[in-house]
Amino acid sequence: GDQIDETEEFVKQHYGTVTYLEYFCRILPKIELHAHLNGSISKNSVCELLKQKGNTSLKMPHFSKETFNLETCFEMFKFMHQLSNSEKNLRFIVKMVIQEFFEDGCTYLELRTTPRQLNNLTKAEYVELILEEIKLNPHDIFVSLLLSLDRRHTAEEAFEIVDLAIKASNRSFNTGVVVGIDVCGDPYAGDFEIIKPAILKAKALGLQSTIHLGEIDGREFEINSMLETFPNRIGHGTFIPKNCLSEVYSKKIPVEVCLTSNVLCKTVKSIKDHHIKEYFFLEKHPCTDDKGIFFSDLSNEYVQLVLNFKLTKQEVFDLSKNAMKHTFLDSNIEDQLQVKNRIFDKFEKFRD
Ligand code: 6MZ
Repeated sequence: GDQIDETEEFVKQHYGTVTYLEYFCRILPKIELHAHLNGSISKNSVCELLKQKGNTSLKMPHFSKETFNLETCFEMFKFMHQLSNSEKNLRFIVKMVIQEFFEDGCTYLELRTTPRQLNNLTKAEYVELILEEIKLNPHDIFVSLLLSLDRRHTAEEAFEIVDLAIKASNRSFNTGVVVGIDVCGDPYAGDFEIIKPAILKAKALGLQSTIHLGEIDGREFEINSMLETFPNRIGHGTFIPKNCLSEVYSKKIPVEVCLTSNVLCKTVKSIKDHHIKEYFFLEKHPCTDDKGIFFSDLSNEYVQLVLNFKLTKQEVFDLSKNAMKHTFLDSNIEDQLQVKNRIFDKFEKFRD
């Protein structure tokens, strides 16, 4: 119809072909600020891990686009967690996820994960292992870590993770460093009030925070409570009531926008209907969320933005570069400032 002709015309005029648009979005320096480790395991890695396990009883659940939703999404995490349940596999997963983001043209990756106790591994060792793999990363991509609190955590578990985050936030960038915390997990489960004190502690001790906020409808009380902890960024922000939205606006809290994730989880009807268009004046940044579950990498998120909202090359570049303002890298820490400068250089070089 007209819409398709219009998009085609736009792509032709600004990019020549869709193939060139895809190429442009791949080579564009990009910043990923919302990627869950165990949701980012690629299909290739899943196959490799299943092969190694040689365990035929474990199969990747399959859902069609139609039957997929937020609940089936959490079935997938259960499966992914069965794959990442050993030190060896966990190392492999971190290595591959970093490599894949690098190959997709990502310059800076702020990876997040929920520390889990595994058979022979404490939560502290889980974090240590991931930081070690980040340190060993041979690719030209900067990686730092956020530790996630799950909405289902007890207060004790939440405090434990906050303490781990604080401890690992004093490391130099080169050795792998934790730069903040995240609150995630099944939005239908858990109780934010229980983990809130741990978040307040993290904030009081100078950690930055991002919170999955308003991923589902009808959570005004919870959103108000979340905003009381002064999140530095917001994940999704799909259903923010009007009066809360004005606070988000006035504090200029950036939103990590996960287009493909929201559409597949059915919290948003289509990319064209996505709240990103209403948040036009809000600070926002496209992210993948779980590239292994939604089969969409960061460059594809940009392609989708262009196809649905007609962004020119300059607009795409500006949007990508703007994310520099929203990383949890701290300019007051010398080596983190240096990383920021080197990311900045990549954008400058691309512009030329
Ligand atoms: C809420 C999500 C999520 O931490 O084991 N996670 N939480 N909403 C989402 N939207 C789709 N996507 C991922 O990675 C997997 C965990 O990330 C959270 C879930 O708690 C999931 O178990 P890690 O590395």
